[in-house]
Amino acid sequence: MCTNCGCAVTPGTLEIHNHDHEHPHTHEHDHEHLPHDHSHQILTVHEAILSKNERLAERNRGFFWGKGLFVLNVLSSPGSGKTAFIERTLTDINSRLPGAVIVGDLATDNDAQRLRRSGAQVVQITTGSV
Ligand SMILES: Nc1nc2c(ncn2[C@@H]2O[C@H](COP(=O)(O)OP(=O)(O)OP(=O)(O)O)[C@@H](O)[C@H]2O)c(=O)[nH]1
Ligand SMILES: [Mg+2]
Repeated sequence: MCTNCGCAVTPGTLEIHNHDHEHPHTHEHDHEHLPHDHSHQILTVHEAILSKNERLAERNRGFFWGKGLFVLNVLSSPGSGKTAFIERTLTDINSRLPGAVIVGDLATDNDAQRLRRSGAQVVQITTGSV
């Protein structure tokens, strides 16, 4: 694999063959090529990048299922109306269903304060970085 640009990465495998001669590339930087015997070796080098997340998510799903919780993760662009949507949803369902929110924010708890006005339980997580 080219460590500069990641070219020739095949998900799940990396095919290695070495060269002692020039051969064309479709990109501009150079590669160092070792002498080669034209033998090929297939190495498995990847696991799913998000596999740890998937394991944690599966554990959370089991926890929520066990507690009878309906849980949504609301993601969208900055300023697109996530908090407004959740505020209105909580206000509308409040008399029928108890709601709670875990709010993630880089620095402030402004959204948490807004959401608390709906009467729902709100926990703020301030992540401090991207
Ligand atoms: N016209 C209109 N404005 C909206 C709507 N939803 C949200 N807004 C406004 O858009 C602005 C951003 O809304 P937020 O709910 O704070 O958006 P957000 O996605 O939570 O923003 P961040 O937490 O900063 O990412 C606010 O001024 C809202 O009043 C909508 O459906 N229509
Ligand atoms: Mg928000």
